[in-house]
Order: sequence, then structure tokens, then C-alpha cells
Amino acid sequence: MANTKKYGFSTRAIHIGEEPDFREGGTGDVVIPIHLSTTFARKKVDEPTAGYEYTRSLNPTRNALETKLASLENGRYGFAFSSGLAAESTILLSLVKPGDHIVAFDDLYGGTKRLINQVFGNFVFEVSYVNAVDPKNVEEAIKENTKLVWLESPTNPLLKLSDITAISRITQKHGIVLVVDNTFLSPYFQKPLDLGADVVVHSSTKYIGGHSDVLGGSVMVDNEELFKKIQYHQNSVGAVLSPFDSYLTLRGIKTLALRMERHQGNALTIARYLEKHPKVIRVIYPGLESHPQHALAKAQTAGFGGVLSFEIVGTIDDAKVFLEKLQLFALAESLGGVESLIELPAAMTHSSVSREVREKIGISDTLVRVSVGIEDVEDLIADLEQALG
Ligand code: P1T
Repeated sequence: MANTKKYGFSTRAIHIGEEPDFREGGTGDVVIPIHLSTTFARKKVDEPTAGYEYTRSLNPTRNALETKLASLENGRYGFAFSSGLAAESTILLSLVKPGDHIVAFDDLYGGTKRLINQVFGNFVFEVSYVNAVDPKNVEEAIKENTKLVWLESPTNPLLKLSDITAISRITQKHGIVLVVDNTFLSPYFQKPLDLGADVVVHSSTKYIGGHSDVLGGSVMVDNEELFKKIQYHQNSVGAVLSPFDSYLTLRGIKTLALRMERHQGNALTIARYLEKHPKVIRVIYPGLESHPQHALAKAQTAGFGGVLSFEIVGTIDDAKVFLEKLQLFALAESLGGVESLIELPAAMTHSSVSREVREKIGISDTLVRVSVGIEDVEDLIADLEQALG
């Protein structure tokens, strides 16, 4: 299937990369087999069989996933890694050298900030964090040695958006690579490469896998030079997704469109319910008219996703009591699975971000993040009602 763009999203999610093998010896499987072999034999020294040599470099099951991922993001190339952070590390190793500078959104997943600050920042590159809600802040932070701009849109956990098209004009003007973490919306609702980004990264642990049973990361690009750099580092660093995890991810992706619609429908209903609740100070969800960037969300994305955050009245202890009373919402980190998850960023996902920085960007002690699942929404609201009560 050379031109995959002629198909709709779900057709691609189901078929691309998993075309039945009708060649001689092929068995016509409609689901790609899990190729566990770590190495591939050849008959002639100079001719690897069908291009396969060693599974770290290329594996048929992972390759099927990488082909599907690329198609879903409208890119030519996809990569599957063993976690979102492994994907991010490989991007940074591929594209940033000692002495370089990067500009990053100041509201990012705590683990991404830890990776940038503690793992790379100390000895490899310099970083400036900016509020990328305003593209001007990004442009003003660019220096002569800036090589990369790193965005999440929407951000984790404050659901701030960046205008990807506007920022891509700036990065293109300066010859800088624009990386967008698209974890929160998935390619079903947002395609950053179409908006001008150069690299898209996901924690595929979240919506792409969709069932909270497989850790993974993915990277998609359209540019061949970027593809070659990342491919070289994917193989050289070796943090690749296993064949079994590739299979689980492929299985999850097939229902991505159905799941995202339901996540979004439930999230909007819950956001509207919470907005009216007297114990709730504010609700942050890009699908609400009250979100300061609702207009940008409507213009830039095909949907608002299934994550929302809200602040409750009281102290961190009141927030803990509320969270511990819930019965259907699992009190857990992560997001994007079929089951609803809830957490307290200040004490959980973003505890590695200092209090000072949390306060500066708006992560208060009673800010609660919800990953709305695909259960019956009345049951979810009843659970919130009893716990808030
Ligand atoms: O957990 P891992 O698959 O390594 O992905 C890291 C990551 C990257 N980008 C974003 C936007 C993320 O949200 C994450 C992981 N986030 C959580 C575990 C969390 O609960 O927010």
C-alpha cells in the first residue's frame, strides 16, 4: 500500500503494515505474527533475508507497527521505542550536541523535564523554558546555538496549547527542528507534521496502546535526513520496543478512533458537570468555552481529547481525601487507557518538578488530573459526586 493517504484514519489503523503476505511461503495472516527471533539467517553473506539482520536494527513485527504509526501521523517514517522517555532520549541524542541550546515549553510531563534537566542538561546542552502559549516567547528565547524547540500540546497537566503552525514558521525561519509531543491527543485528533512540526513523539503507553498494558514510545518524521539520524541512534542506543509489545500496541491502535471519540464525549460531559460543582474552583479542558485557547483548539485539532484537570476547594489534604474516596477512578499515574485514572500532579506525576516551578506555571496542590476512560459516564459522575460530597 504505497499511497496510504488515500485511506481514512481507521482503515489505516487497521490495515497499514499488516497486509496479508501472499508471496510464496506466506500464510496470509490478517494479523502480523509476533516475530520473536532475535536474529535472521541469510543464505549469502551480502544478502540479508528480506532486509532483516538482527532484531534491534529491524524486526518484522516492530516494522509493521512503525509503518502504521508513520501512516497515522502523515509521515513517511515511524519508530517504536521501549518507552516514551526512551523515544525522547533518542531524539535528543540524535539532534542535540554538546554546547547546543534548546527551547522547551515550561509545562511538560515531569519525567521529560527530569530527562532534559538532570540527565542531559548538566553535561550536554543548555535549556530555556518558556510559556509557549505565546509564540513570541519562543522566538525571543532563540539563540545562535538553538537547535531544537520542544513542545507538548496540550501540555501535561495544565492543558495549555501552543500554536504549532505559528511556532513552526519561527523554527523554519531559524533552521531549528520543532518537536511536538502529541501524546494527549493522539494522531486521531491532531497531526503536528501537517501543522509544520518536524518530529512527533508519543508516549504510546497512553492512547496509542490504549489499554494500560504496554509501555512504549513512538517517533514519526517525514524528512529523510531526520529519519536517518534517528534510525542510526535507535539502532545504536537500542531502546527498541519488543516484538510482543509491538503486537500489543498494534492491537490497541485498531480501535484508536472509536476510543478517542468516547474518551472525548465522556470528558466533555464530566468537564461540564465539574464546572457547576460548588467544590470545584476551575476546570481546565480545551473543549470548554471557558478554556482560554478554545478557539485555537477548534482551529488546530479535530478534537479535545480525554484528559482534563480541575482544582478543588481546600488544601492538599482535602484533595487526598477526595481522591482516596473514589471507587471507579483508579488513583494512578498515566493516562489514555480505557479505564478512568485520576491523580494529584503535585504529589505524583510532577513531584520531580520543584514547588517553585510548579507554582510559577500553575500546578497548585489541589490540582487534580483526570484521564477519563470509556466507561458509562453516568457511573463516573456518580463516583465523583459521592467523593466530592
Ligand atoms: O512513561 P513513558 O511511556 O516513558 O512516557 C513519558 C511521557 C512522555 N510524554 C508525555 C506527555 C507523558 O505524559 C509521558 C508519561 N506520562 C505519565 C506517566 C503521566 O502520568 O503523565
